[in-house]
Amino acid sequence: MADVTLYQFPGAYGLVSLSPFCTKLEAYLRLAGVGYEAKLGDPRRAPVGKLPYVKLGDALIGDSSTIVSVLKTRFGDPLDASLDARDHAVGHLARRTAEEHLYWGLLHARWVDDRAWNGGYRDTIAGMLPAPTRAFLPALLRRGVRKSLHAHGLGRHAEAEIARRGTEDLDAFVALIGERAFLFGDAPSSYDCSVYAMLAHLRATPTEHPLVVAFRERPTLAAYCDRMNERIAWPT
Ligand SMILES: N[C@@H](CCC(=O)N[C@@H](CS)C(=O)NCC(=O)O)C(=O)O
Repeated sequence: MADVTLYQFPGAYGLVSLSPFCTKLEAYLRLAGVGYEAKLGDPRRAPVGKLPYVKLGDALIGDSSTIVSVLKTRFGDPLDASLDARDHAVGHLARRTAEEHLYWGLLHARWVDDRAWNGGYRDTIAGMLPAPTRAFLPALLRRGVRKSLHAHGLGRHAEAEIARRGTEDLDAFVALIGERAFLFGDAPSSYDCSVYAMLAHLRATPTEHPLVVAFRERPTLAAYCDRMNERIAWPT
């Protein structure tokens, strides 16, 4: 039996899940060698109302970073064991940048930008919903994402400014990776899972949103994602 049951959103665009946080966690599980079984989840049943969450023994645990901490305590820390305090500090800042800023740029590119929404993203979301809700729920969810982006603050800016700010994050990651294979050298850390997930999701989003275009213009990032994919060895 698997050590962990992972509850997540379904995949699309060649990604295991349409949620970067679910991709991050599954990448971590695979790199850390923790046995898991992935199932479709429902955020309404999740401990903190979002996916991913996991079942570990009898416990349900939510939030990808909390889950990674619990997994480290339970199964050991093969990915981050060699990092020093400074590496952890840099990793922490990189993870926060990816998850709490670049993520919102990704949401804008997918949910707000008409090119992606009308170019297939709406239909991708609709396809994941129960049939009777497909006609109206995508628009309601879109309104919710717009409101969240506004509350976060990034959504109050024009598209060009959102892309410019997200591109600053991309350039910071380009500089951080530099000539290295991964953030801290030749082996991926748990922090790489966060950065990789956000980049891989930007890469896979079929749109000409300027933030996605900026990703394409930075081959260092695509090469980094390719190296992560190779190590993670996603099931085909
Ligand atoms: N900080 C959380 C973020 C998770 C998150 O934002 N999940 C989104 C999908 S990307 C979600 O479940 N949204 C559904 C909802 O808010 O109802 C983590 O690291 O797990």
